[in-house]
Amino acid sequence: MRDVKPDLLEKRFLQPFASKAVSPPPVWLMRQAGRYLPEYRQVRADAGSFLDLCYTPKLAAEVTLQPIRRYGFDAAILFSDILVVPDALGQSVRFAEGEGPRLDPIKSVEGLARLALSNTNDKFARVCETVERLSQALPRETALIGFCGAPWTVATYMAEGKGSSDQAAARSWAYRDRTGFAQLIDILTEASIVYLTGQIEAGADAIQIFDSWAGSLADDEFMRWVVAPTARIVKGLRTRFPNVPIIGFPRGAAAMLQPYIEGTDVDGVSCDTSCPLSVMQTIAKTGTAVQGNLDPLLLVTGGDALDARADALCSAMTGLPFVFNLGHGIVPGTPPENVARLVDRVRQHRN
Ligand code: 1CP
Repeated sequence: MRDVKPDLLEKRFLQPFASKAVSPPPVWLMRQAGRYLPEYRQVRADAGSFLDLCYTPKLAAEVTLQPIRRYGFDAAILFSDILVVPDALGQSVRFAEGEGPRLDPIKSVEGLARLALSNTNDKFARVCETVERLSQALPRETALIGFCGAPWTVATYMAEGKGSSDQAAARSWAYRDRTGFAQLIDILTEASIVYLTGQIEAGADAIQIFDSWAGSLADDEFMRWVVAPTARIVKGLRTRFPNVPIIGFPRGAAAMLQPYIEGTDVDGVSCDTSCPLSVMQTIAKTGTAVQGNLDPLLLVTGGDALDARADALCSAMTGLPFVFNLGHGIVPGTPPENVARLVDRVRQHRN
């Protein structure tokens, strides 16, 4: 159990990370800022490119606050992107309209010469300024979550040059040249520690490490590329910031959650939609906080189907350290009124 600073316990979101059950559970949603909100689309259109939005503290803080104003979530998540890290290191990232991220791929060790931690200062500083603004602007009871992508998931985008369904470029590189790929993972691990340290110093109350493609690795590769680097990040932060909870999100890896928790020493895990409720209960019973895992498509559907699953999730996790969330991010077609309906439903939940 982690000793969360007593003054931080005012923030309901933080309590499950001290192994406490909160009723009704704290709630926030992955991608709670984004295209489904008309006010986001407005700021996004004015900002120029997506990365301009991430690197302009006033605008990034504004879009972070939009869902807090609408729904009063228990936590805000810094508006940024996991691909800020490769962009800041020196592998420029572009977001083509309607196409997702594009990078000039790095497919072997020779390509690593482009990257340097010393390149990151200015861009990391801008993101940290957003965090600073947010820690001033948020209501006292609202926690602020900082984040980064886990080294494995960020490496999959760097090697492929875009999103992919099988992460083939990174997986093949890791098989072909383990030491070379390990160098990329090391660079990302170091950069992530520097980046998250800056976010915590600027006022982040908790950290989430997004490993969206953790599920594509065999068990020994999972230990090498997911667990080991995440453990290094946790250790690097914990020694300096023992009271800041760290949440891991190894998406698609429900069967590996136990070794992930033991190997990384995270304070909580976010579970994707395919993770069985029985697995979430077993983990939460050991005192590790569990976040999740409503299907984002139920939030598009709305109505009774949404209510029924939200109730089932709250009931199953009653009395356990639990944070209500989705199993993955809100999708752009989500009606904003369904989000309001969900938050009301969770807030009204009684055992
Ligand atoms: O044009 C737009 O408005 C772009 C849409 C968008 C948004 C709103 C992207 C592009 N990133 C984001 C913000 C974002 N990304 C946040 C902000 C905070 C919040 O949750 O409200 C966070 C935490 C992320 C994290 C992120 N980016 C992940 C990990 C979580 C996950 O979704 O699995 C990943 C994989 C990315 C990469 C990325 N960025 C954007 C897109 C469309 C993608 C996915 C690309 C792909 O694989 O096809």
